[in-house]
Amino acid sequence: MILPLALFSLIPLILPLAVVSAEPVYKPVVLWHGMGDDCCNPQSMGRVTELIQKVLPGVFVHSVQVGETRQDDHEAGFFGQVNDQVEQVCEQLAGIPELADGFNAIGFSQGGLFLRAYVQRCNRPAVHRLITFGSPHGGVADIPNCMNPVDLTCRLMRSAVRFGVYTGYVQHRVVQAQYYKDPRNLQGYLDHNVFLPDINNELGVKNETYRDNLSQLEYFIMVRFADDSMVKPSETAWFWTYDENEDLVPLDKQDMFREDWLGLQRLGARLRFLVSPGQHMEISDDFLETEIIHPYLASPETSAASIPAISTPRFISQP
Ligand SMILES: *[C@@H]1O[C@H](CO)[C@@H](O)[C@H](O)[C@H]1NC(C)=O
Ligand SMILES: CC(=O)N[C@H]1CO[C@H](CO)[C@@H](O)[C@@H]1O
Repeated sequence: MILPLALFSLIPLILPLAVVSAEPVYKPVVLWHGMGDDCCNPQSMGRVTELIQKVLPGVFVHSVQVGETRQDDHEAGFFGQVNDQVEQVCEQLAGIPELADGFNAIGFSQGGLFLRAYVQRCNRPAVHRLITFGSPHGGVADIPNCMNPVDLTCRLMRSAVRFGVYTGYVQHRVVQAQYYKDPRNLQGYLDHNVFLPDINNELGVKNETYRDNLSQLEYFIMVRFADDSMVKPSETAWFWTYDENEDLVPLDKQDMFREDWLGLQRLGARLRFLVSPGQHMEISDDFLETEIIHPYLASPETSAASIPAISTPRFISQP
């Protein structure tokens, strides 16, 4: 009767360990705010942080700040070079010990596009699940409206763009010009836009790292706002874009997808298309909690290979 005795003596050792490891440990979350917002506004990123931490107690949340102060960060949403800002954020995130084993990321509006650039260009530490809300992945055919009409920096941005969106002067200074894709001047866009054609791998030489890095995401969830009138077209949130005839082209009809310049095809069922009711950036707590936090931030890690293919069509032809 040696065996039962030995088992007995092990139990008290195992139990406390099991109790400790049953405490859920959630992947850290990184947020990148949108235009006209900043890292630390209690009503926006602060509210999102609180909700995430209410649903996932103890989770580490970091909200990206470009520059030294909240004011710098607000201005960096309008002025500066996106390429530099992404590089700065690559360094910032690499220096945060809590993120060292990777994290999930939520980007709001242009912040989602910039987080995708982070994945494609840096991704050290790696993003596991990328969620973007109303992000201009396919570019915008008009400069976004100012959400806050009294925001002087936003009005200054709009008048600077009127000066000439693809001039070197504006391209190197105005953030929104760097994801502006003029359907009436697609060649000008490819030749002079300093950010989006590169990050969308639309140039002659394709960057394999962009494709490899993006296709390694566990999930890439793109949320479009049903009544979005801030970004044109609103389907840019799903990579839709205008052709030279100003007809809207769904992602699956684009060479970018067919030739898989970005690894979106390789993502397969791990690429998700969601619709949130409401206007640009009108995100209800309920939507965040039930559609994003519970399904994508609370669940344990899944290896990409074990995610079953979904049977519903992945592409919706009409918005
Ligand atoms: C691809 O992107 C990576 C990361 O930004 C960069 O280091 C590399 O030089 C790029 N390769 C090409 C061919 O442009
Ligand atoms: C997860 C992943 O593929 N990360 C790579 C993204 O690209 C950088 C830069 O080339 C690599 O160093 C990463 O390993």
